[in-house]
Amino acid sequence: MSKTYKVEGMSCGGCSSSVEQAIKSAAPGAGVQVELDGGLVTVDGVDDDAVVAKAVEDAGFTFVGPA
Ligand SMILES: [Cu+2]
Repeated sequence: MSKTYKVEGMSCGGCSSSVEQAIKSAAPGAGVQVELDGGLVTVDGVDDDAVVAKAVEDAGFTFVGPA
């Protein structure tokens, strides 16, 4: 099941790949899709929101919550 989260601070393709890599290394096998314009990150295959939150924050971005 996929979940979409609001993330602040992503401004370019480098940011979106940082977020993507961070989530994928915290949750191997996860699917991650970033929508820069809306500041949205859709994650597939991770049940625990906290795993996503920590990965996003550790990568230097602000995890707002479920979108
Ligand atoms: Cu950037």
